[in-house]
Amino acid sequence: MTVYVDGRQVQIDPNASNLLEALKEVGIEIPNLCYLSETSVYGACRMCLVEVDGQLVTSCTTKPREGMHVKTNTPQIQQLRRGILELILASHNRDCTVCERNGSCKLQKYAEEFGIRNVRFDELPKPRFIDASSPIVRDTSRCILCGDCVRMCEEVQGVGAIDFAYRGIESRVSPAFEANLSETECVYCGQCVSVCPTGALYARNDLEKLYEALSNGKVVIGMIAPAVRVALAEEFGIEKDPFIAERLVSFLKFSGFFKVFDVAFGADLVAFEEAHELLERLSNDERLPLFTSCCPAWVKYVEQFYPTLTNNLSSVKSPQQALGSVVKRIYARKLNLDPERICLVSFMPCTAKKFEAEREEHVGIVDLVLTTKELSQFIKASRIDLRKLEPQPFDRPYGVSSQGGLDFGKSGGVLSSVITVLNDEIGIEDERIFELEKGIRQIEAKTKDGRTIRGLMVFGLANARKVVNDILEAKMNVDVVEVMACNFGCVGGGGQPYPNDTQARQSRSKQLKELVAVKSLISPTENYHMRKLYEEVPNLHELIHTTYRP
Ligand code: HC0
Ligand code: SF4
Repeated sequence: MTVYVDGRQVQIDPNASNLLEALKEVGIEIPNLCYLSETSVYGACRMCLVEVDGQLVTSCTTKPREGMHVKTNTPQIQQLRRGILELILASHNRDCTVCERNGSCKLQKYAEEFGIRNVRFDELPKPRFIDASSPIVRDTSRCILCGDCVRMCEEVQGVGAIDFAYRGIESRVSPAFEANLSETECVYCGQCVSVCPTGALYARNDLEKLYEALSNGKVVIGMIAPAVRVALAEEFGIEKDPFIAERLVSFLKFSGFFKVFDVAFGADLVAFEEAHELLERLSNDERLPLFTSCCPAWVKYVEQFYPTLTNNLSSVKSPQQALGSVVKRIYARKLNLDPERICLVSFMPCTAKKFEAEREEHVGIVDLVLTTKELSQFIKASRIDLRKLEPQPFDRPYGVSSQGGLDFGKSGGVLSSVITVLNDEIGIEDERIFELEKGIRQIEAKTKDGRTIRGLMVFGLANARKVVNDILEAKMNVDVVEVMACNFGCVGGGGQPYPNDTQARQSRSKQLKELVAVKSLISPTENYHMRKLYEEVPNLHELIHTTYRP
């Protein structure tokens, strides 16, 4: 489609959902504070104003039309955008240096880019209320009412824990009846944090606890989740480094960590256990379909919205908790270490993992969960250049993992690994994956003994809701369902650095795929240290399984 932009004739995608998206493709980034490609269009902030055939319109709500004349950069448009920024800034807490989003805030970025040095309007800051009752912290004084969090929570996650409350100058985003988030159905996925353009929603920062552990004589043991390494590489501008995780190991060792293990080892263990669990349920025809239980946001979602289906959740702990249990209960004994002296720290892309570690049944296993963002702060504060560190291998025995284990970090990885184990156990003749819709893929595996195992790989909890309802209404017949709460899986977790948008998630998935491809062990069953663990620990099953109450 031909359009004329600022006097230039350009070709734009006729299928672009709106002018803002179309212009991005031709290299014009229209400023906006409330546009999200994953949700419905809101059109509230008005920053994306452009002129179309002489009329001012918001580009996020305008469909591209053949031959349209668009102006994106007139003095009037720039003046209006500056005015909008000043109005927002007048009612915004501008204590930027101590804001969690200092350096990654979109409002701060625009204030700088548009050269705002003076706000002409009287300051009328929003009242400050901080809700730190959960891993997701809310600060009402930094909210600009863009509604991105509200739409994300409702439309993509199907939760609806937060919404607009009150009117006019009193407007704010809040859970119903001003409750704290911990009293709501929030699943702590942190997807609202990922889309919040300012510091109104952020993940609780627990870095101080790491400094404490390191200085209090604790034996600090680290474990790194699959999706952390790729986002960290991106954060530090490191491209195509097959040793990124090993450089991180090196950094943590220099920083005082006693050992560093790979959560992908725990993932091998989980894939192995879950494959056997699936075979057992299939042969007994019970508790089907099997729901994966690695994602703590999904587990909480099932518990609160589908309590009768908690039995369908796999009883295998997540890789974080399974590996954590092995370290605290087996490894500590082997080394004659008092578990109380250990501070087990897991580095996760996820905010809900903080919640998972605090769940009643898991307390005392993982002592501290830090997000990729916190890890990146820890590295930056050390002033050590990650790129210049010699890689060091993960520590044995829990540093060895297969392609299957590492693949857990992106959507579909858990189920693919389970199928890989099934291939080793009963033989898979043919495997087909097809996309039913965005975020829902179906996998069909034909076994050597003539069965077809059907599974779904789902991301986004609103998608999961659709799938579960279809299963309940018998519109869908599957044996196993993998759900990851965040779009594209853990690579898009709420603890990943900004921007945590579709483009970043896709690029991290691609990078993870490359890291997976160079691993020498293919199937979790090939993990010789895992095999050894089974031989050495007769009650391993007990240690790495849990129960969910309806
Ligand atoms: Fe994930 Fe996991 S893959 S949930 O996304 O299953 O957070 O990366 O660590 O536990 O392994 C997150 C990532 C993990 C766990 C693993 C699983
Ligand atoms: Fe909603 Fe997830 Fe944010 Fe909770 S953490 S408010 S569930 S988007």
